[in-house]
Amino acid sequence: MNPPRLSTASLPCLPSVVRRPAYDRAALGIGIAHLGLGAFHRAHQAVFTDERIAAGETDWGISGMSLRSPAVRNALAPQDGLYTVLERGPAGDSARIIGSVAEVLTVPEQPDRAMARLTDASTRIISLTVTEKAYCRAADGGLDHAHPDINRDLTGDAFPRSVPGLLVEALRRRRAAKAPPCTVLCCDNLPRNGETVGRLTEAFAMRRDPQLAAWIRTEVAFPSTMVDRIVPSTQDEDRAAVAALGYADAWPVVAEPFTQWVIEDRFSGPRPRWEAAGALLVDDVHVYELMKLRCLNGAHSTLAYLGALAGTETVSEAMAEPALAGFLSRLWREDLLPTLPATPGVDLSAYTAQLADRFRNPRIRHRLLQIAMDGSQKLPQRLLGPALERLRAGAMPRAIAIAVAGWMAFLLGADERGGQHEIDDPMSERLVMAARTAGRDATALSNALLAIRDIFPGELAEHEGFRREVRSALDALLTRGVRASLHS
Ligand code: CS2
Repeated sequence: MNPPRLSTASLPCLPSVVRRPAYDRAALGIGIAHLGLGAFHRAHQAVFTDERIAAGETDWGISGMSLRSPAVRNALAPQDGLYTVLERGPAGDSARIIGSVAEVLTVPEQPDRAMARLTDASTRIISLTVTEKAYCRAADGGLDHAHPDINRDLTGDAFPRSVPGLLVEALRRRRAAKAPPCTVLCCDNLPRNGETVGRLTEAFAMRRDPQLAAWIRTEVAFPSTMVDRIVPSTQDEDRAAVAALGYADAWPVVAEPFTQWVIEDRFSGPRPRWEAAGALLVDDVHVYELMKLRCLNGAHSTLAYLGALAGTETVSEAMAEPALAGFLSRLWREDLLPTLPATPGVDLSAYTAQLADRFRNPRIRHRLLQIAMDGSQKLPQRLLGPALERLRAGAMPRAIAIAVAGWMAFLLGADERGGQHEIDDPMSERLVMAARTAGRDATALSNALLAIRDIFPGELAEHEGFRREVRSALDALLTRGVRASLHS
């Protein structure tokens, strides 16, 4: 017999080891419209929110919206929005069902319902986890006016496709309807993420209606946040792990035990008391964000490219390679930690030691290729910004140069064990073309890639010393391989 499918009706029959919402979901109000209903949101913000709803803040149900694919809605709608978070710690799994996602929509298929939710008077927070590339940023951090979705949305003729277009249209309608104030809460790994999204939204609005842009500036808060939890993409074996508990969940999410959320306490309207669920509400999130973007995400990207080149598959497998784990310690010590301001109460060496432990968690199969995705959108804030700061401080960021060379070698599409990988990146055409043309010639390959100003700022790419470091690291990787070149 097939195990029962997770749903409101089957909740009471689930095995008692599975924690589940004890509140009345039918009575939930929806106070949050969330764009980007991926695994990360479901294992992070939705869990903090579930806690607060369970504590009685029942106005904060989430309307979760996917911007492209109907896959999440198709999996979760038959489950009434319920899904499992499988937390995997060194000692074992624990399963918990999250009830905070009260509604699941696919924007392109249900544009009217999505817009109605975004503009509803009871929606007081529009939050986002849509990944770096969805914000349509240009190399200088401003709005990419050449982006086809931005051009299309600026005509105002059709339902918006881009995130800035969708936000501006929702805010325009809220203003026209005199809806109560709402906050836009970015939960993506961008530097100064709230400020950045505020700037992009305003820049888009400016092109449509300068008065709307001025209204957004004064009426809508864009607090910055630092979000952290390692959430690998769900695999069939994870569905099987849930089925072994005695019920079927079409899309559970897997996460490590660690979770952190630091939020700037600047909201235009009300918010859940997320601090009572463990979030840290602060005046300025910047130092937390820098620390996490550089030490966690910068190390992740480094491991993704060098580890994939070395033929390892997951973060924990890569960490089991002494050359790779040793190199991360060097990267932190030499090039990343020196760029971080000392902050009272934050022990940076304890932080990186804890990161190394988290990366080693063998029960989390975090595929390196998942992290390697969209390198053109990730490298600037994770590694290139710190490299530039080191150069300006008179130091040569040699470890970062090796990480950058790792990305360049990765673009050739083959690993050292004869495996092949695709380049999944919004700039893949250009990157793959550059890699194909240059081939395994370190000078030609590094010259071609360093010339891309949408990724490398001129001040870094034209620095002779840095170019030399990247070139020689790339040559070593291509001729001697990852392990041998990191050991030397
Ligand atoms: C990762 C992040 O895929 C990636 O680029 O670096 O998703 C990382 O796992 C999270 O930011 C951890 O909080």
